[in-house]
Amino acid sequence: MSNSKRGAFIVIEGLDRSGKSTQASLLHERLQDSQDGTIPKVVLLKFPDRTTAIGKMIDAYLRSESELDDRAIHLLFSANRWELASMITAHLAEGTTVLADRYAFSGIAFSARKGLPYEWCRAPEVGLPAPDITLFLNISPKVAAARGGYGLERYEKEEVQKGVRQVFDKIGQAMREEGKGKWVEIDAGKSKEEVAEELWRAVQPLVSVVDGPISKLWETTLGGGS
Ligand code: DGP
Repeated sequence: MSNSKRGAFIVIEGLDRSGKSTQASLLHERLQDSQDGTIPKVVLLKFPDRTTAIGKMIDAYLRSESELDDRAIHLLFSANRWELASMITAHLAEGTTVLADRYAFSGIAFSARKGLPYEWCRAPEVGLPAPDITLFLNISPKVAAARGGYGLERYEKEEVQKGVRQVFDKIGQAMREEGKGKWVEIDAGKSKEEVAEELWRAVQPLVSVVDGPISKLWETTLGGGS
């Protein structure tokens, strides 16, 4: 018998080259393996989802094939999450665990770094399904850059990542103060195996006991809970 009423919503966040995508795949596999051979009840999402019409616009922007106003691209990234929001909620409601590689926190961090007001950046994210836990892969921009492999995309530069990291720190602090939805920092400078183990330790207790309604991001702070 399972006492799970709904799926858990797990988000992995971090700077570029922090190992997010690798760790998301490893965690996805491990969650699937823990389903006792029954139909896998875990889905892995990646934001931005570049396959949708909005995602294709984001992809062109990231590859510098198009130019967009900072606010316009911010809203597109957010819209890309909103277009999948009902799907996330439906999965969770039917008991499927949802694992997301990046989410609203990246949205705030990458845009606020450009000088857009923090609250303005947060506003379009208010009301999205809220993660039960956010795993922030913590790495210094210097170590991330030293790993090599920055590609040619728009934000893949050390000075950009430094600014993004500062905003992430602010978000993490606010999340801890609010005490809603866990924000867990993981030392991403460790080996791949050690990081995977830490992630597993953080999510394992959660996935079997998720209970209660799916909450919404910051719904009480901006009155966005309609
Ligand atoms: P990824 O596919 O995870 O490598 O992400 C592509 C790039 O886009 C990466 O540099 C981080 C950035 N990014 C991810 N999500 C958002 C977002 O919501 N807003 C902005 N401005 N940038 C984002």
